[in-house]
Parts: sequence; C-alpha cells; structure tokens
Amino acid sequence: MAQPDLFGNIGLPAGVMHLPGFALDAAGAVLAAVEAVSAAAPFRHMQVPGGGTMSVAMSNCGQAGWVTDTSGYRYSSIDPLTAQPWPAMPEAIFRLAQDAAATAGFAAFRPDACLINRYEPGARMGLHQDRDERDRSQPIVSASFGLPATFLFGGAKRSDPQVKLTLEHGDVVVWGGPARLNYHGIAPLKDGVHPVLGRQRLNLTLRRAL
Ligand code: MD6
Ligand code: FE
Repeated sequence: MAQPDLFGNIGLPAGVMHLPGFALDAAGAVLAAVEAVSAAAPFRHMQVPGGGTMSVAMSNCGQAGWVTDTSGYRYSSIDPLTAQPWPAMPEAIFRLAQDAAATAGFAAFRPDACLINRYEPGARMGLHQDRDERDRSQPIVSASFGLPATFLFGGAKRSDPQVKLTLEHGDVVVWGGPARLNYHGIAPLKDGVHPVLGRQRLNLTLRRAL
C-alpha cells in the first residue's frame, strides 16, 4: 500500500494512475477542439432520474455520448438537445487519450466516447460508479483543465473510505483494472481564476462505451 507505483503514486487504489501534467503539451489543441465541439453540441445541465438537475454542465463527442434524463443514464449516438449525432472525436483528444492509456499499460485502448464536464465554482459530482460501458476490461482516461479540483476515490462499496487527490490543469488519470468499478466523485469546486480558463474547470472523460 505504501509502495509507490511506476509513476510515484502512493496511496491510490491499485488500477488508478495519476499522470500529473501529461496533457500540458496538448492543452492548446485539446481546448480548441472542446470549443469546436461545444459550438455544435452546447454544454447543458442534464436531468437526473431522481428529478434534480446536475450542477455540472455536459457535452460529448465521439460515436457515443453519455446522457441522463428522468428515465435514466445511458449512452446515445444522438445528442438529445440538437437531435443530431454528437460531433466526431477530434484527433487531438483521441491521441491524448490513447497516449495516456498506453503509458499506463493499456496500449489497445481506442475510445469511442468523450464526455466533457464543465464545472463552475460550487459545482460538484456526487459519489458514483462508472458502469454504463459494455467492456470493463478497458480503462477510463480522464484529463483535467482549468481550476483545480478535489477528486474523491472510494472503494467497491459506497461506504468505503475515500482518498483525496487534487487534479490540476493538464493532469490525466487512467483508471482501470481492479479499480474500474470503484466509487468516486468531485468535491464542490472552489472559486478561483485560472490563467487559461478563468472561473471554470473542464474534464474530459474518455471511454470505450460501445
Ligand atoms: C470529473 N470524473 O473529473 C469527473 N470517472 O469531473 C469522473 O467521474 C471519472 O475522472 C471515471 C474515471 C475518471 C473520472
Ligand atoms: Fe465517473
């Protein structure tokens, strides 16, 4: 447990790899690609089955997009807001995810879905598992930009203790193997002004969904 892994990570669950600054070189191209995606598929606050609205605003690109409404969570090839397919996954985003996955030992990763989360101060993501994807042998790659956030990593049960990890601009997390179904969430975003993105955090979460 106290042994650092290949990347110097200590105390993270097995299967979770934090790659600080991995996305810094690609940040300009990736953020320009996010602008283009959100011009075609605007950020929106989706409804959750319980009746509430998410504090995080979302968009997607790729073959499949993660959506939620009052009937539940699922992947959909059509954006319910525009009734059009989601924008294709920009090359810069695909390449970043593949490079990060390969660095973490998942050379076969070919993402077909990219969920884009936009947090403004106070926005949060409650504790959840990612279980809407078909092939759970594939990891999830998550890239963060803008204001720092506190990622909470739990265990296989909702009540398991949590480890905190600060995700900064340009950080990537690759999450798979024995941690694939662990509970996790994001603490309410603290206010601040990021030199590149201002008062927000963007997170791109890439999966093999179909
Ligand atoms: C976020 N991320 O960072 C929300 N899930 O804004 C996630 O829920 C997430 O970053 C699975 C794997 C990596 C993640
Ligand atoms: Fe998640």
